[in-house]
Amino acid sequence: MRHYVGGGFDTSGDPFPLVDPANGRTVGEAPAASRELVDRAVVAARRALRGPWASWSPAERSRMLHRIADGIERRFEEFVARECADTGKPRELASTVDVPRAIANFRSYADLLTGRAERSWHTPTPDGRGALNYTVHKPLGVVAVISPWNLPLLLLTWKVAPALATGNTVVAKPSELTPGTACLLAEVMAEAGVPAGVFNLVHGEGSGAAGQWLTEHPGVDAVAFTGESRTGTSIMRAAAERLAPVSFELGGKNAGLVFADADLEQAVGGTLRSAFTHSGQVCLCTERVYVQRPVFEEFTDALAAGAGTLSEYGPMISAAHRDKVLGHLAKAAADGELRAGGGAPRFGDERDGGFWVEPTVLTGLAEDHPAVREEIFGPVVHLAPFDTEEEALALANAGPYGLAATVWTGDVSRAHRVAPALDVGIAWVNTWNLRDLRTPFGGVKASGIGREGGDHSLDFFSEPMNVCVKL
Ligand code: NAD
Ligand code: 6OD
Repeated sequence: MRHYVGGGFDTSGDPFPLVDPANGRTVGEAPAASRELVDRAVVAARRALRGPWASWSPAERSRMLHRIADGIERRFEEFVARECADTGKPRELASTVDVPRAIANFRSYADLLTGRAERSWHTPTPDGRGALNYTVHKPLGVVAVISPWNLPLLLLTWKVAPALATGNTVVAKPSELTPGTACLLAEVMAEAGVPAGVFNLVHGEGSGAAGQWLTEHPGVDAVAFTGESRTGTSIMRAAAERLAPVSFELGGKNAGLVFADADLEQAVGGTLRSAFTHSGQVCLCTERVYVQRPVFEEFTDALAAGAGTLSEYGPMISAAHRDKVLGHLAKAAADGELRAGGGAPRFGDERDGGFWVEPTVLTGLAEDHPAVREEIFGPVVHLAPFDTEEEALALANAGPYGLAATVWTGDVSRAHRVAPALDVGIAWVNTWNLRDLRTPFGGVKASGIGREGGDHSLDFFSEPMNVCVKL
C-alpha cells in the first residue's frame, strides 16, 4: 500500500493494520500520511494545474479517461481480488458491480465530455449590432475526494472521473479500511500517462488525520465526499472556513413501499436484493419496508423465508461495525419480533473470527424505535403494515434522511403519483438500483448536498464563466 504524490509512489508514515473482515485476521498494513505529506500532495496538485495539463483539450482528457478504463480492464482480476480482500464482499459482487462500474465511470464521463454543448446567446444592444455571450467552463482547481469503505473503487472513481474530465487535479483519500484498489488505481493512472500531480493519493484516517488535514487545507478548492452524514457536517465546517464548494453523498434510511396491487413475487425478490446486497452495506439499501395490510403477512413470510435461504453474502466491514449492527438487533429483538436471522452465524471454521451478521427480518417495532429510525448499514430490514397511499407516503417521508426509495405496484397511475411525492433524491418503481450514469444521483435532507452523475457532476466540478463580446 503506497501513497502516490506528484507522480511518485511513497511509503512514508506510521503503518496502520489492515484486517480481513471475513476472518478477523490482520493481513497487511498501510502507511498513514503525515500532515506534511498531505501538504505535498496538495502542492503537487496545484502545481499540476499550471503545467501541460492546463492546455489539454476535452478530447485529450476524454482519451486519457478511456486509457484509465482500459488499464482497469487489463488488471480486472487484480482489482476484483483486492476489493474482495479489503471488504470481504463476494467475488460475484466485486466482479459484476464494483470493478465494471469503475470502468464505466471513466468511460461514461469520457463520452459525455466530447458530446457536451457549450451555450451562447446573441444579446440585442441599442446600436443594433448586439453582443455575443458565451460560457466557458473552467476547472475548480484542486479537488479533495474522500470516499468510504463499502464500494471503495466504485465510489472513488465516481468522483475522480468527472473531476479529471473537467480539468481539475485531485487529491484522493480512500477509507482507511479499504485502501487497496485506490493503490492499484494510482498505478493505472501512472501507466495511462496521467501527468504528474494530476492524481494524488494519500492514506490514513479521517478525523485528526489525513482526511481532516485535506479538507482543512487552504490549497483545496472543493471537496467531494461520500460517507456518513455527521462526517459531512465536520467536512462542511472545514470547507466553510474558505467557502469551498462541497458535493456530499451521505447516509440513508431508505423505505420500500409494497402495494397490494404489486406483483408480490417480484416485490419479494426485489426487496431481498435491495435489503441484503453487500449485506446491507450500500447506501441505497432498503432498511424499512411498508406493506399494504392485505398482503402484509404473505409478504413478510415470503421475505423471511427468502432471507433464511441466502447463503452468498459477506461480512460487516469491521468488528466495530458488526458490534453496532448486533447492538441494534439485540434491542430490536427485545422490543419487536424477529422473523429471520438476528445474530452472528456460526460456520465452524476460520470465518467465526470474522464480522458476520445473518440477514435479518424484523416486525413489530414502533416508528420511533432506533432500528427503524437510525441508519444501521447492515443486513437488517423492518416491515410494518399500512392502509392507505397517504399513510404510506407519510411513513416513507418521515425521518431525517432522504436518499432513495422503492415502490412496488402494478398500478401505473399510482406509480406516477407516489414516486414523485417521495422526499428522496432517487425513487425506483418495480426495480432497485437500476442505474443510468447520466441521471441525477444524490439525496435530500441529511442524505446529501448536490447531485452527481452526468452533467450534474460536470457542472459541480467546473466553474462556468461568461464572456460577453460587443459586436
Ligand atoms: P465515514 O463518514 O466514517 O468515512 C468516509 C470517509 O471519510 C473515510 O475516508 C474517512 O476516513 C473520512 N473521514 C472521516 N472523518 C473525517 C473528517 N472529520 N474529515 C475528513 N474525512 C473524514 O463513512 P463510512 O463509514 O466509511 O461509510 C459509511 C457511510 O457512508 C454510511 O453512512 C453510508 O450511508 C454512507 N454512504 C453514502 C453514500 C451515498 O451515495 N449517499 C454512498 C456510500 C456510503
Ligand atoms: O451508483 C452510484 O453512482 C452510487 N454513487 C452509488 C452509491 C452507493 C452507496 O453505497
